[in-house]
Amino acid sequence: MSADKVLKQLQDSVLKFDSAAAVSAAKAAIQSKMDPLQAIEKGLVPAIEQVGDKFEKMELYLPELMLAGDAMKSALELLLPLVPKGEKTSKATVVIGTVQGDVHEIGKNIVSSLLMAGGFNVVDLGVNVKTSVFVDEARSKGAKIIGASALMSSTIGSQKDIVDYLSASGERRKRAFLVGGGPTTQDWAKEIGADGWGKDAVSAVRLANKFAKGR
Ligand code: B12
Repeated sequence: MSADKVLKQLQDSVLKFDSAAAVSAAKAAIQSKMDPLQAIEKGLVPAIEQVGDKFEKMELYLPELMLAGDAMKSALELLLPLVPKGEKTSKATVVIGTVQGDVHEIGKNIVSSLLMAGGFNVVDLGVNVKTSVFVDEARSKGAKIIGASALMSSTIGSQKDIVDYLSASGERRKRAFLVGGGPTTQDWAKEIGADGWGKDAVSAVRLANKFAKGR
C-alpha cells in the first residue's frame, strides 16, 4: 500500500472514532515499513487535532472525543514501541507527567517515547500528577530534567506551581523544567520562568539534549 493511502487510513480511523480500523491502519503502516514517527505525526496527530477543532465548534460531543482518543491510543500502542530505542548509556533522567487536574496523555506519551529513543531514562508519572510529586520524584530519581504537559487553559497554571515549588524547595538551580501541551507557548514558558517550551516531541528531545548535563 502507498504511504499516502496508509496515512489516509490512519487519519480516517481517528476521524471515524474507529479503534479497530486504527489497529488495522497501524498494522498497514508497520507492514509497509513506514517510519512510525511519520505515521504518528502525519497520520494520527492531524486527525486528532481536527477532532479537537470540531469539538470546540460543538460539531462533536464528548463521547466522540473519547472514542477518537481511544482510536488514537490503540494505534499508538502498536506504533510507539517501534520508535527505535536510544543508546544503552542514559544521557540523563527525565521525570515527565501531565499536570494536576488534566488527564490528556497522548502527547505526553509521544514525548516520553521519543525521549527514550533519544537515549534518556524516562520516569513517566502518568496523568493528573500533583505538583509536589513532580519535584519529589525528580529529587529521588536524580532527574536533571522535569517535563510537564498541560492541555487545558484551566490546568496550565500548574506548570507555574511547579516552578514555584521547585524554588521554594531549593531545587530550582538543580533541575531544568520544560513545558508543553496545546495551550502553552514560548511566551508562557518565559512568563512562568520555565527553561524551555517544546511545540512537539522532536523539540522536546532537542531541549532535553540541551539540558542533559543540568541547567
Ligand atoms: C483526545 C482529547 C481528549 C481525550 C484525551 C484522551 C487521552 N487518553 O489523552 C479525552 C476524551 C479524555 C479528553 C477529555 C477532555 N477534554 Co480534551 N481533547 C482531546 C484532543 C482532541 C486531542 C489532544 C491530543 O491528544 N492531541 C494530540 C497530541 C499529540 O498533541 P499534544 O497533546 O499537544 O502534544 C504534543 C505537543 O503539545 C508537545 N507536548 C505535549 N506535552 C509536552 C510536554 C513537554 C515537556 C514538551 C516539551 C512538549 C510537549 O508534544 C506532543 C507531541 O507532538 C484536544 C484537542 C487538541 N487540539 O489538542 C482536546 C482538548 C485538549 N480537550 C479539551 C477539553 C475541554 C476536554 C474536557 C474538559 C472535555 C469535557 N467536557 O469533559 C475533558 C478534560 C478532562 C480532564 N480533566 O483532563 C479542550 C481544552 C480547551 C482548553 N484550551 O482549555 C481541547 C483543546 C478541545 C477543544 N478544542 O475544545 N480530551
